[in-house]
Amino acid sequence: MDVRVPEAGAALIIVDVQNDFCPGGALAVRDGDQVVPVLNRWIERFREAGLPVVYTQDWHPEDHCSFEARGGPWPPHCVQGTSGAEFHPALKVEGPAFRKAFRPDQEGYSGFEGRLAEGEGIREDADLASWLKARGVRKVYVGGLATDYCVRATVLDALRHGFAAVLIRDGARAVNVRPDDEAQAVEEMRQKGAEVV
Ligand code: VGL
Ligand code: ZN
Repeated sequence: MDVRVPEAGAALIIVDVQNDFCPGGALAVRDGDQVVPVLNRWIERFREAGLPVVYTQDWHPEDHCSFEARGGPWPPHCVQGTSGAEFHPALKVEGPAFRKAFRPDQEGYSGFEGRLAEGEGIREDADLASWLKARGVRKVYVGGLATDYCVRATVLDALRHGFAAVLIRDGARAVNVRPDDEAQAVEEMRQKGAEVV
């Protein structure tokens, strides 16, 4: 694993490294837990450099529209307040969390749809793009779960918001509903202007 020394104006976004996306979880991503040691090294580098590290959390109510019971594609996962929604226990958590898809009828894959967690609650007026821009961030490095859903959406949204974006490929794993979803997602991110490291 190749960890870069980050430059001024960079921030690290750790996407959805939650128990339910790891082996044994409700929507386990194959080898999802293997991103933890890789991302922990990136987290250390960014913290040593005094640069922001932020975390996103899929944060669904019990009756979320993406769940099969409501005609959605997924089994129940990352239900607010459950252990499945918590970060993987070995992940170094050294920054704020932004929670997304926390209303029953709203899906959201991108971390930029997230709002700042505050205790058990959510500060709906504090979004990720504003938080990063207020800290002079121009470039985001992104890793986590899953490459073909929330990581992809977060990288593409970062570009849309005017940030440079870097995908940490060995710090991300895919669901791969179709076997080539990961490769397609990486190619799309690259084509739309993301760097892949
Ligand atoms: C995700 C499927 C459903 C993700 C979230 O974090 O990539 N995937 N909800
Ligand atoms: Zn979800």
